[in-house]
Amino acid sequence: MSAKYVGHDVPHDSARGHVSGESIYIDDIPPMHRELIVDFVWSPYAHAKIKSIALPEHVDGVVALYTHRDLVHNELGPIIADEPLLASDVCTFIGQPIVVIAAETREAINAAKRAIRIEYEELTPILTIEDAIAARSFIGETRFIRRGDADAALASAEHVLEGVFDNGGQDHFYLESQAALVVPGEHGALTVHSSTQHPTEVQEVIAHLLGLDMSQVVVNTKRMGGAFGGKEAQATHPATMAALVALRTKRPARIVYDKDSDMHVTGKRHPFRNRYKVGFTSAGEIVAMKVEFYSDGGAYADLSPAVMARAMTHAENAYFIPNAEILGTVCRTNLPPNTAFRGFGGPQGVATMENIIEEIAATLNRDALEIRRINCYGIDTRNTTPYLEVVENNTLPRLFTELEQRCDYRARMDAVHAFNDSSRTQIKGLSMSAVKFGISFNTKFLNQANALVNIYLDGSVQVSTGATEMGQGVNTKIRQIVADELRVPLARVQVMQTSTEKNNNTSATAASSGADLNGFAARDACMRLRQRLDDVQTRYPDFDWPKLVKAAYMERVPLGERGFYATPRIDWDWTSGQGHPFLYFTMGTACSEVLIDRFTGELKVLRSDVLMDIGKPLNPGIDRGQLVGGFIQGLGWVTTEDLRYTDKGVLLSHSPTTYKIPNVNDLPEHFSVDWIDVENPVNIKGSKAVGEPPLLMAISVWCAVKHALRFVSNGEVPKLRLPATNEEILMRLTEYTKRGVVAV
Ligand code: LUZ
Ligand code: MOS
Repeated sequence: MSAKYVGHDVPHDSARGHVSGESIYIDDIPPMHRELIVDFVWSPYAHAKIKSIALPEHVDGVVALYTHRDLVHNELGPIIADEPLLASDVCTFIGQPIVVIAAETREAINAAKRAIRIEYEELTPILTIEDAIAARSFIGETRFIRRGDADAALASAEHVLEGVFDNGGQDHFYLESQAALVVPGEHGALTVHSSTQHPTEVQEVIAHLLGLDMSQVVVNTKRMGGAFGGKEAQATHPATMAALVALRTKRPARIVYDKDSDMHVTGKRHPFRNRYKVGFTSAGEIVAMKVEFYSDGGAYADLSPAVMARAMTHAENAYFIPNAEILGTVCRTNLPPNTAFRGFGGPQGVATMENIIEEIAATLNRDALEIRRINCYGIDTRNTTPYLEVVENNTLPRLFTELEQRCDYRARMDAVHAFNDSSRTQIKGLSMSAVKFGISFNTKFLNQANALVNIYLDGSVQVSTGATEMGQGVNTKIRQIVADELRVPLARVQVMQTSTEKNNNTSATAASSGADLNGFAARDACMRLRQRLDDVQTRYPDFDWPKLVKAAYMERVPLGERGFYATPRIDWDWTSGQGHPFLYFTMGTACSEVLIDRFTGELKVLRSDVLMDIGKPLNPGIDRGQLVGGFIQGLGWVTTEDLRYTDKGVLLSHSPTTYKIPNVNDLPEHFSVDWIDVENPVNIKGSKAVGEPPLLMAISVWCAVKHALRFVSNGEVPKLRLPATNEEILMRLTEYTKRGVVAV
């Protein structure tokens, strides 16, 4: 039976609302009676002792001021509860909350900020990975994945290459900043509206810090105006501050960060500094690799250990490495705790590997695509990852072949060479990179979901799951699945706002797995409902859906059902660094061509072609949007988004004027995205997760810049930081010019 809705371009359920402005975000919820504004005083120092906090007796319009003393507990954290919500004796990053302010007006908030006196004694901060390594300031232990004997294989390798690869952080730049509205109920109960990917964690943290039962706290999430991982763990802070105010004042309390504050105080994508050593044959076959990953975790653990785990399980990317040693260490610095960001360590791992590939190609003076093909995971052999998961249903070789033909790689590579031979003012680069992205949370217990499906007397249907809508279209996909499973018109199915009241103990909508996990859970509920209704139908063969539902009700057949799903087959063991952490892999290749001005370093992306294996899309239009949007967000990470701090750790690039996300002019002049037609046998309706993987396709742009530099480095293997900003490119070009490697 072919599906009526799944696999079709059903419009995003918020498309009209987003365009008309009817979509409601936290700050659009109409003001409530006696509502208070919540804000906070944060640490102006990256590292300081708090010597005293003096709160004013009275400030006009200020209703309450709270410190750590007003919390029942003061520690939170998604993996290790090591972070205080409100600093007490020491502050460890700029932006760390110290005093919560509740006031009637914005003016009163500002007056309170001026009236609160906090005495600090500045301490020396650690602000870089290098300084953290020197001070041995780490979060948790160094972890490893090992296969074969990397040392021995390196010792006997024909060629050995080593280096350090730096890649930078990234601000999430969601359009809706962190926000929450908390409404007090009876006897300590709280209703929380939160812009969060993880309503259950917001519920849990509020309950714990305020001394409530989780059952007293209901967290609702209608939608987010973007999240990208930034609201996976860090939506808890604003929501808990507002909850504290609501509980104590018995008045509704709303907190909405302004953009600059949000950028100052929240964590970002982890910068990584990676040391690598790789051995390979003259033919370009990799025989061994040793990498040491160091991430900047910021001041507290947050999700850093899991991010590191994903970096480590993506260190080899699409390539078979017979002897591998992968070490990962999270550095503790005095920056806001870095956190989940689309890709979650995957981009940092994959970029490191793709950089290595470019360097092998440069060393051997070969085409990097040849190196990639030689080392690409095989179909039946050479298909085991360093952590011993077998890469099943491997479409990477096919993707390389098809994209090479589709984008006319050979001829264009020749043209790039010809151009670079003749131009004295510009250089071009061309590169095709790949991605193999593991799907499943790398923490096993998170891979579960539940759903609630209710059929009403008129035949209309409500479905609730733990999935949160952040623009990615998960609600639309779940609606399609439910309509098909129940065999009802799409218009009869409503996806309800996410609520901990309907779905308990949910996981974050993250790891690209929102539609996978919650789609399966919703289908599970629908299958049982449909079975019961099919049974009723045998007695009323002519009844249409509304009549059938009514008949079932009259016969006292239950018309509500709860569904559940737990991802099968996955398992992971950190002590051995081995297991089967991922149910499957989303794969892709991308080819990008760039043009660089040799005098200014200005970068232009001439063309990018993306070809992926995303299975059978649940909704091709929405998935196309994810491919395009993910690539562009990745383009920002690899070329323009540069986080700059003062030597005291103050973020300088804290607004769109100083922090450059891509705009329409930065897009490739020629930009195509497509996917191959294959079914994923292990996931819902043959689909694959699509949220994060396309971001990593933009690494092809960075590789193309690196490739271009080969033409001016006079045989040297060019070095390049990520992001390859115009400034970074110009510095590399200038270096070659100064050393006389190349004449301009
Ligand atoms: N969150 C998490 C994630 O807790 N574990 C993961 O593996 C993950 N992957 C991507 C994004 N968020
Ligand atoms: Mo995420 S990086 O919240 O999937």
